Amino acid sequence: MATDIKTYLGEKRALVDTFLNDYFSRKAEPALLSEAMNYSLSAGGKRIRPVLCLASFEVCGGDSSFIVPYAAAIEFVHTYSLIHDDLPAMDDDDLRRGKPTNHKVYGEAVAILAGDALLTEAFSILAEPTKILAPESRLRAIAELASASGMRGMVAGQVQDMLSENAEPDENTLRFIHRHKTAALLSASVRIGAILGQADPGRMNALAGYGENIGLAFQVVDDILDVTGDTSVIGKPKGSDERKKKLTYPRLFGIERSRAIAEEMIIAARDALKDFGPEADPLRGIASYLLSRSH
Ligand code: GRG
Repeated sequence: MATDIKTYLGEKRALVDTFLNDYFSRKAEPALLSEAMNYSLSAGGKRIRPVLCLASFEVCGGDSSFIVPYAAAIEFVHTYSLIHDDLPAMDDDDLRRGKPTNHKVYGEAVAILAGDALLTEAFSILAEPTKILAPESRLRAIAELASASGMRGMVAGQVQDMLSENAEPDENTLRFIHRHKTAALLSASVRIGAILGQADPGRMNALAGYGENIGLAFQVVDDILDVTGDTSVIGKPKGSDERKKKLTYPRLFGIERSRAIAEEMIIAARDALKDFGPEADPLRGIASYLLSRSH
């Protein structure tokens, strides 16, 4: 069965969006905080991380509608990282997901706090007891998300990214940045789906290999889109990496070679799934979509 990936992504995104809408329909004081959190969460992200988590869970034979809150928790962490990344102290961006950035609307202090609250709320959702998932699985998922996000994951990548602005191009540093800043959370999304689906070690290995490769390819494509994309389509100002003298694949290898590298990574990701049947078609489709995406 070939999976129409656009339909699949749309259906899973709708599940995540329904959960998020319900979540923020419950009153929390002060309203300004939940409004600022929801502003960025509902600004139109692709929901790739939660969808990866759901698709990975399905490869393990589960009905993914049961784990939507856990998948959505990953989107909370991702959205916090975008809000903080856009702050004046960091990338100082005015546009994200095609809309004014959080601090442009709510001011810096509220934007920082909205990011903080999104990060902590994610762990609160994962820690919430449920009859469906064993406590050990939830605990392992919490550990996975924490390590992908923190001092050995995304934040480490962000700090190295800052330290590398204006630096001499260096492939090892670039790989470190990509692996930590971007690939860590994307591959954790796949692994969390596998953990919640109680994957056996063979399945877990294969899914981890897939996650690592799509995670790396994702940032290479992101770097390429910053050069070749259209501001109105990518939802953030084109050319900002060049303006900030960021260490990127196009800067190091040029566009053509960068495209070839991304393609090789996507082939490796799909190869990692070779022992799976049609149940892994959505993951295969997502890998191809990530290569061809325009935003
Ligand atoms: C701890 C103060 C503090 C800040 C942390 C960790 C961090 C700041 C920032 C993370 C770095 C970051 C933004 C990495 C980029 C990853 C990336 C390519 C994001 C875009 O992801 P998409 O394309 O976005 O999935 P949408 O909008 O579709 O969700």
